[in-house]
Amino acid sequence: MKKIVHACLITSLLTASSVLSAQTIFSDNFNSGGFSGYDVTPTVSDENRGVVIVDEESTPANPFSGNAARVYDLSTASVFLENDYTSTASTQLVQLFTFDAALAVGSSTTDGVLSFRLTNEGGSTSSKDNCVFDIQLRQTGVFYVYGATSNGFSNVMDTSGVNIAVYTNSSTSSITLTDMASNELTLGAREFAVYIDGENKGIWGFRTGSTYDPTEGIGRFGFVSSSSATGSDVIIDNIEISAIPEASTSALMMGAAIAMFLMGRKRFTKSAQ
Ligand SMILES: [Ca+2]
Ligand SMILES: [Ca+2]
Repeated sequence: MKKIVHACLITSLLTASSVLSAQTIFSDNFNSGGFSGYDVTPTVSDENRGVVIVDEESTPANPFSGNAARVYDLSTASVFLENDYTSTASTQLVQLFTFDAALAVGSSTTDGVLSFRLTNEGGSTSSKDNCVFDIQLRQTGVFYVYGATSNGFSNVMDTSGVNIAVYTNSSTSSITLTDMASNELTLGAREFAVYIDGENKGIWGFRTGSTYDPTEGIGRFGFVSSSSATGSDVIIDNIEISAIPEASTSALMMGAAIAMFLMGRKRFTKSAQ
């Protein structure tokens, strides 16, 4: 009987610890060679704007691995690479979004800007005011974050590439997690943290002018260039999105595991009497 109780405890604790680990909800290394499942504008690329697959041998070449997406806008129109990547975002309120990005060409134009934006599933990433944030990958090398407040970082973007990671907390409570650098990261309600090549660059609040509805969670990403800006040419690869269980959920599960153990022990004590 004692063995059964112990087995019950071990099973419960294993269940609780598996809840703590992140769950991959989307990944694309573009090695399949297409944009199936994406919304791409324009649908037909030309020399001035488009979204195309590049590889390690092409010109420009992918500095990462295998195929990648090249998003370029040398025109007075817009370019979009968007994806509704989950339909259960309301239960995935804490997420980690990572990708690799490189400038396709070294030429620096001051208004070459590719924005990375997140919003609700089915939402629009065409304006930063519809989104959680606007993170700009600029052709000048600047990496710019527009959250509730804004900050720019020089000499981040280049042709060799960087890894960008963003933790988002769309929930109404503060959460603490172990980040990619194995440090503790605490995000308040509706805050996000940005990492460049694994280094924490800061924490910002979600955009206050945003029409993004946090209770619905983040379900859509977009890499977007504006119509007015020209000269953006960026290679994107290795997009990975994970849902991270909220600490409160994990605590509840751990509580349930302990309760099950105590109940099991009570039953064992009773039957032993
Ligand atoms: Ca790839
Ligand atoms: Ca443009």
